[in-house]
Amino acid sequence: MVMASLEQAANLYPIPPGLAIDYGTAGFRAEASTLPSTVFRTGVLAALRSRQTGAVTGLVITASHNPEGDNGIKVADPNGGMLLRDWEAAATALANAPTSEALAEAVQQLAVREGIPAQAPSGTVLLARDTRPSGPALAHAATQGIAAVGATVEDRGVLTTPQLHWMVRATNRAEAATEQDYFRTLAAGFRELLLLAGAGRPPLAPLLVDGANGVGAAKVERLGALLADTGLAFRVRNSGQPGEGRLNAGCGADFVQKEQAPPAGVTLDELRAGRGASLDGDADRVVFYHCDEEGGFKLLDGDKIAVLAAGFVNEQLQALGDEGRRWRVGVVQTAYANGAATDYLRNGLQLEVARTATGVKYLHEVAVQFDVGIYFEANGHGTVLLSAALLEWLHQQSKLEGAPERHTAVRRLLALAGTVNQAVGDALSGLLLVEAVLASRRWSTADWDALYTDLPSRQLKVTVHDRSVITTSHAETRAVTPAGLQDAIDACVAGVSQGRAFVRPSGTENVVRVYAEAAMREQAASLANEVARIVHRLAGGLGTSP
Ligand code: NG1
Ligand code: ZN
Repeated sequence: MVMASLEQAANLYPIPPGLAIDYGTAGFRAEASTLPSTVFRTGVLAALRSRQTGAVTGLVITASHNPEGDNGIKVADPNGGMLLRDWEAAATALANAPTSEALAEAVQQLAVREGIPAQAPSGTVLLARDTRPSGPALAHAATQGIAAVGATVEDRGVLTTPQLHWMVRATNRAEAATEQDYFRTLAAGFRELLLLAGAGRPPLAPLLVDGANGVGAAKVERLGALLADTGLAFRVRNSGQPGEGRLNAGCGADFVQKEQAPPAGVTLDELRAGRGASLDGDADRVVFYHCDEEGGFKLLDGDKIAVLAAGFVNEQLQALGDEGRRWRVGVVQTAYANGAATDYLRNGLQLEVARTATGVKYLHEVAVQFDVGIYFEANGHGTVLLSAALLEWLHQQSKLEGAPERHTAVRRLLALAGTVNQAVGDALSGLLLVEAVLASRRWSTADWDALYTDLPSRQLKVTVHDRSVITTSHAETRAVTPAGLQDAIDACVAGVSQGRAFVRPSGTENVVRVYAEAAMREQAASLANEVARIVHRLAGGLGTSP
């Protein structure tokens, strides 16, 4: 590596005065105009990670569900997952190095620490971005950073976050890895699942898809076109066309989940005829909804998707008898999972449920320890992972003669691994997964929704001077500091039927999040309010909002 050329290139991207930026649970995220230096430097980092591993890495320029004026960048590790934890700290160090010389020095230190030999291959980084107007200029900055340390960039243009992760994984497994290959793989899995659903199944109902005016909209159209002959009909709203509104404004998965209301462009009346789904701005989250019998809006969130997937997987493994039962199935949730969902998984389906801190990288780490690891955050971000050992066994089984039900179960599980992105959570996979399982079960949205009834819950955020005064343990369900906070929360929860509440500092905003659930809506709301007041008192609150 020639440090002089790195310094020279870095001089074109000076860091803004007072910058202090952190590679959080979703990479770097900020107002777009403050980001060029950070993006340049993350390009350098992704190139180094590629050199170290001898495999391609990825970069996605996106701020997901944030407003259009924000942007961000995250790194895909060689396995297609999130960046390794040790390297996150390095990303923060590089981004905050005050001068080009300091950056070059930080890069040297990283190369030594990570044992990257000077003669290592130069590295390759796959690059993609969402549809934000600031994307092209930031993609250029990333390209310059990658090139500054002698690595090659493959610019894949506008993609969803999970598409890029999928491509990184496929490339490093020496599998076909273009966007066309991505669509073909998902579509082939879905076709197989529909075929196995049998001839007697009713036709698929049209699905309204809210594209959040982002990258997911056009990709859903393409997927739909590829599968039109199966009867799958996506009706895309908020597609980002001129006149359709702004990215994530009044639409998208985050809006729908928080507001518990239909997105712009979708009416309750339309939902009477079928179901709807909302993607977020980079299409790694999806939530569903319908109109219930009383005419009310009903959300089917990530917990509902996890339960639907878990039940389906479980049934296939049971159809494989004793041999099927030896594979470990686990569902991974965060503290935000509705208590009724956890209860249904544990007591209804008799499945193992693990709990981790918020942020999909934590869920993913635990999910890979199972043979089938199902993880979803309540906000709709998640996937279903099948272990290499299980897949190999299934491949062997698929070649053997056997009872038809057994053969169907084997083929269904294999098809699932193609339909569902094995790298990260993917809204497009989520759409196909839900449609395929509902078709296989001959279930309506109402049947799916009726598996369990969500406990009423309420979320609030409290603005504080310094959210780091709150620290937690037990997967963020217990507050360790400030002193007295947890005792005060416990006292509030004590008298409430099916009450549960916790607080944690957000990893993406300067707020403390409050969550409460209870048997009745009013109780959940008043529990959340009481806990927010305690946070105000003990952690120096400045204001509370939904
Ligand atoms: P924070 O701000 O740490 O709560 C939010 C979501 C996470 C995750 C990240 C990254 C909630 C309560 N939190 O994190 O689940 O999606 O953003 O996008 O939904
Ligand atoms: Zn997202």
